[in-house]
Amino acid sequence: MPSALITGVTGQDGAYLAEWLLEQGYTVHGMVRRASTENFERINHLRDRIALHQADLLDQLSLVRLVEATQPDEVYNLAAQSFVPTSFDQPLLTGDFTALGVTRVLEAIRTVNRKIRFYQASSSEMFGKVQEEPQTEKTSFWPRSPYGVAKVYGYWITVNYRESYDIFAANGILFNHESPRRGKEFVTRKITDAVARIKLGVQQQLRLGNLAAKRDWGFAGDYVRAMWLMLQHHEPDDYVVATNEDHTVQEFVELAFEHVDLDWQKYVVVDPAFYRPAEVHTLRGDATKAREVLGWQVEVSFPELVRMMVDADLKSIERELRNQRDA
Ligand code: NAP
Ligand code: F7E
Repeated sequence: MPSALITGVTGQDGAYLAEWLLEQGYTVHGMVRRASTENFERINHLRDRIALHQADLLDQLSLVRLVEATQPDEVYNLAAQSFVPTSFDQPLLTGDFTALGVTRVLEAIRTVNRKIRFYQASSSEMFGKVQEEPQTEKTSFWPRSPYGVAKVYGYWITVNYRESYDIFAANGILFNHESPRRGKEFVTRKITDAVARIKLGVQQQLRLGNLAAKRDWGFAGDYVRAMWLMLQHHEPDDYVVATNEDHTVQEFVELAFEHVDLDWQKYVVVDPAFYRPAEVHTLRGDATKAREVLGWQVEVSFPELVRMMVDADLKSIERELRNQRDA
């Protein structure tokens, strides 16, 4: 039975990846950081099938001990401070988690067993002020936030450990991917949660920032398959994972409100408080290499994704309201 260790298992991608690896017959270990109350909502349904271990990206020894104790065949480094606006407010912490954290995980692998295969969650935010359209593995980086800068470091240290120590280390350069498990501060889930609440009469308004920003949005469930495929290939490499379609935030808003028969213009207010010091205006990725080399494909389309997220939020808020009534 192959075994895998996932850092960031409590996050959106961690939950989908754990499900996928269990389906493939893996023993799954998840790294969690200590908190005063557990935040395992996304993995509660997997609790009896995965092993959770406490460690932290900031603590080198905890990572070495974790890799030693679990002896995984594969490590997926998904843990990071992943919210772009927070990276402007907490740039040093973001650098410590999202940049140096990668080196700490790689050092743990180098110390314990160099045969372990390593996946690094790199990001389209590294392209930032895009230098060409669409972006490929060869497009140069121009990050526009402390988060993007930290991810560029994580990308290059992964390449460096591959070249220096012959570690099987791969970067997935993933474009935005969403799901009903997406954190509610990211724009897609913020929109679908608000649409559901407005439809059910418990919210009146949705305040958003830049409606003109364009993103290449895919479904997280499709993207974790690409991570796994990268570590099954016979040689380590770096891959763009994207849909090659871009849509504005406004298009997302329009589709989400349309799905529940509401006119978005009656509810959406543009609030400059959500503008960023430097914006990434547009992103669109070309995943030809992942398709041709790994056989990876997108299964969920953009309109399907929007509808899936609105429907899931309608259900969960209905449940929340029922529970409040019954309490
Ligand atoms: P997410 O939902 O924000 O999850 C982040 C995970 O990292 C959580 O499990 C979090 O734990 C953990 N974490 C944060 N700091 C930690 C620390 N110091 N020690 C241990 N764990 C820590 O992110 P996601 O959307 O699943 O994304 C997964 C990865 O892919 C991230 O690295 C992200 O930057 C990258 N990425 C995401 C996208 C996207 O569109 N989703 C695109 C490209 C790249 P807690 O639950 O305790 O907070
Ligand atoms: O913003 C605009 C905002 O926060 C998308 C992370 O997973 O993907 C994610 O980063 C766009 C931006 O995601 C609001 O200005 C408008 O242009 O959903 P987001 P992100 O910054 O693209 C990449 C690939 C990652 O790697 C990151 O970890 O939407 N926008 N109004 C807004 N954004 C937010 N959050 N809130 C608004 O009200």
